Amino acid sequence: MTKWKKIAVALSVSVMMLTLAGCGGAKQEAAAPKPADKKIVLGFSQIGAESEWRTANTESIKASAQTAGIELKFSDAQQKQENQIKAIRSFIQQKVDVIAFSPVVETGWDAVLQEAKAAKIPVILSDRAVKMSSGNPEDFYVAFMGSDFVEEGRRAGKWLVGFMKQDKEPVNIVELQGTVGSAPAIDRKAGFEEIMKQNPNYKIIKSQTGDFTRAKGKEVMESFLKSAKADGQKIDVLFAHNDDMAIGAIQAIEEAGLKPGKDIIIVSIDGVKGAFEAMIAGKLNASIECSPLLGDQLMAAVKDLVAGKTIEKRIVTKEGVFPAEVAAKELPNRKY
Ligand code: GYE
Repeated sequence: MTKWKKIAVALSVSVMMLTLAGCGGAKQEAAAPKPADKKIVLGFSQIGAESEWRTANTESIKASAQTAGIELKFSDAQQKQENQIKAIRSFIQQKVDVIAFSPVVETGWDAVLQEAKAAKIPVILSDRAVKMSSGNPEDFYVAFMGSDFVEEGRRAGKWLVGFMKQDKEPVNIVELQGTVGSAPAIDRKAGFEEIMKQNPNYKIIKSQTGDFTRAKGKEVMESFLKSAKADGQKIDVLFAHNDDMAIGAIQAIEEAGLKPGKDIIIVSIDGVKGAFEAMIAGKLNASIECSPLLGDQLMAAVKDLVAGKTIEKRIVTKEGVFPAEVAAKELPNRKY
């Protein structure tokens, strides 16, 4: 080898090492390389079908997998963490190329995430985040795609304060929380409370879980109304962590002889069609958008992973706020 050739080889080796070091920093599991004629297999563990949002999310994932030519192994956990863990274990056994899941609650995933890592199968978190009892959760997934739930809670709070235009009189709020221990319930509550703290005349007088369903939303709202009556309290506002619980609560409010959207101001989160219909009917005052249409970005990430590319660790969904005044104009544009 000539002197110049030696220098050139040394230089290209160090460039390679630098590139490798750059990729290594993200601690990603690379998906196994795939022959071009074999379909990519994605195992997806869904939470259940608790809300309009979830149904739209499932449809989006199934449709996008088909368009992308990805073989989807889809499992519905019926809102039980143990079923999700079973599904993920079976994906590991089947040696799927990539695992994606929407964790019903934040904690309790340590063991199964370690198993996926040991099996060198990359994991993508779809919609909801996880917490580990020890270690950094980011070492156990390649990407987390979904909404900023704290921001959604803040948006609900800011919309409310702007709408009420009330800085002296007390504003009594009841809160319907999502599934206990789930990322959207924890974060939406935190974001909303942050804004309420800046407005001391706003008080959350009752707060309970309605598990993100219409039936529980109605049931819990009935009990809020009863106990407020017994305590001689007036409920001014309902903040529901999702539209389905608000829609259930609207029924309870009507059955109690009150006018939802007027006697009780209602703000909820998701922006599903049912919320737009309720806003047009004057029964819901605002819905904060949370998009379930994650399918296309998920499939794009799966393909990139299998092609050996580094993908973004955090992919945040872009969303807005819909007050009742714009509902009729917006409804025809809604995709979920
Ligand atoms: O808001 C709710 C659903 O995780 C963002 O789950 C999702 C939430 C959504 O059941 O309707």
